[in-house]
Amino acid sequence: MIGVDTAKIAEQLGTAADTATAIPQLAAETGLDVDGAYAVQTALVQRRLDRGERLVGLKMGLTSRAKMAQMGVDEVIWGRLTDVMRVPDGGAVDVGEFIHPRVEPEVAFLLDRLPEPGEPLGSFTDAVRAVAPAIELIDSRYANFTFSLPDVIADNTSAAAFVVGPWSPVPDGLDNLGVLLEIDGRVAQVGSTAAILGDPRRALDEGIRLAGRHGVRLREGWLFLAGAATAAVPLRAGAHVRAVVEKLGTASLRAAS
Ligand code: OOG
Ligand code: MG
Repeated sequence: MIGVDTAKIAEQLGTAADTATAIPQLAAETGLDVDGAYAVQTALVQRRLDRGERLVGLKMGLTSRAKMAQMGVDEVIWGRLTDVMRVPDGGAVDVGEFIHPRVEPEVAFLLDRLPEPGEPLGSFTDAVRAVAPAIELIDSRYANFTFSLPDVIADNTSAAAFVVGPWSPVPDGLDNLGVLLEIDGRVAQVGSTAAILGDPRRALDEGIRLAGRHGVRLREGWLFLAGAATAAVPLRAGAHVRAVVEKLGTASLRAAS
């Protein structure tokens, strides 16, 4: 890790996102490790904050086997969400602003007050005010959407945009709700919230623990994406995407053509 230029790597990833131009993977060549990669992610997101974006939450990645298998990386990761990444429910994105966008169905939490660091989490319903179906649009800045673990962490876990559907009070069970991803009215992926670490509530424990290692505390009012329940699907111009989560309803997104 000695001699890794965090600022330079963050700049390369930031420019790749800003110009929708893929870059080669960086970690192997630069010797970037996981801790170094989170430092790059911090610098990369700071670049967004410096131009006026606001941090609005955290996202988990690779919390399901389907995603781990699809991406060939088998560790849970986390990234940051900003206000500019949020697309209103039913809203449109321009695929030209992304390199090779993919969509995946998720579950979102609206965070309540969390305990001080080191204190136990208490009940899930104390920590989470509401839950919602969501769609995450991921867009790796690396060519061919391929990366190593430090690469994807440095790239803010491919975060690009997200949609949150209507909020509901926390239902009794969150651990086995059916999940569908529909593209143009056809089912593209089928899954269950059980795919998310056995229970998406566990994703919050992991998020608190893993982000805490890097000095990041989750805040009241933040959004939390628990991770995709199924593999991600390429987003084509003109497509209409719906994520349906049993008991929670639907989030939707259009890709302007
Ligand atoms: C990394 C991000 C994974 C999820 O929900 O598992 C992720 C990627 O697949 O590019 O957001
Ligand atoms: Mg995701």
